[in-house]
Amino acid sequence: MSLTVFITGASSGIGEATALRFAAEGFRLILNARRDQKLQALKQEIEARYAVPVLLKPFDVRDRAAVELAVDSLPDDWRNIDVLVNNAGLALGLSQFFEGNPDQWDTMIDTNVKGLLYISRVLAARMIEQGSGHIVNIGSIAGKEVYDKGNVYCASKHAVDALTKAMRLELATKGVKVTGIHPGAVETEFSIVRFDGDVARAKAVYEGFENLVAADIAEAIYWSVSRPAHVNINDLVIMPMAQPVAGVVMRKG
Ligand code: NDP
Ligand code: 8X3
Repeated sequence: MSLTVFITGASSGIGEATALRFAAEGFRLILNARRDQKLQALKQEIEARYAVPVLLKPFDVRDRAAVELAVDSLPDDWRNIDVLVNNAGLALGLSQFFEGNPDQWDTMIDTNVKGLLYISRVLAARMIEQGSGHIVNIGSIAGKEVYDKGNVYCASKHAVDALTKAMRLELATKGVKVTGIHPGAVETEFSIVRFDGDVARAKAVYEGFENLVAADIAEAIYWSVSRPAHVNINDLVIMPMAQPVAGVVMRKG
């Protein structure tokens, strides 16, 4: 039977590109996000282009009961999950911490850290039972460095980095691989979400340099997952040429 990948946050950006990349390799897909209509459209696109089954699981990763129900209710022939891509995540706002919005902090920590833990716990248990699997956590350069006004988003992604290392340590004897992928600036809906729908402000983030695109990260995820059994890709930091460190972009002109 074909391998199965479970991707959170598949309704746009890196998650959507990852779904398309794995579909092209014949993987069966379980796709999650909150926006069901976006997932439906992606399923239609994938089924039109590739002969792979797609199962949609729309839920909010912050809702622990919904996460558990979604996994418990998987049909028997979808029980085995070979790859989990923990991609759902977001940044909200850009301000100094002493002027920050605690509601935005809660959403970032609940989504990027607790949501990732909820889904990983239940799917890791399945992988341990199988004696095989691969968890890919999408961190960020914000999880390796900090940049001005990135404070809580950076902290949440530093937590993802720590959890990636902890998971690798605890799963190494269980046949389950763990990889952390840490991108710099990728043009997706990320900045539109960060700036609360201000498209012009979001577009300005990517002006004057060649940013990464979601397919660049999807390629790295697929490459990490497709290495031989004895090889684990621990950690990849992937940056635009023009972004040598977090928060610094060399713009033209
Ligand atoms: P997008 O905003 O395009 O995609 C984010 C995805 O996460 C969407 O599918 C969104 O779907 C989903 N999501 C957000 N909150 C939840 C939730 N509570 N439950 C389920 N799904 C959720 O941004 P990117 O593709 O850029 O972001 C993907 C990941 O990559 C994030 O973890 C981000 O932090 C990380 N990243 C992004 C970088 C960038 O520059 N773009 C750089 C480094 C890391 P929906 O709204 O439908 O729920
Ligand atoms: C987002 C990375 O550098 O665009 O996770 O803030 S950056």
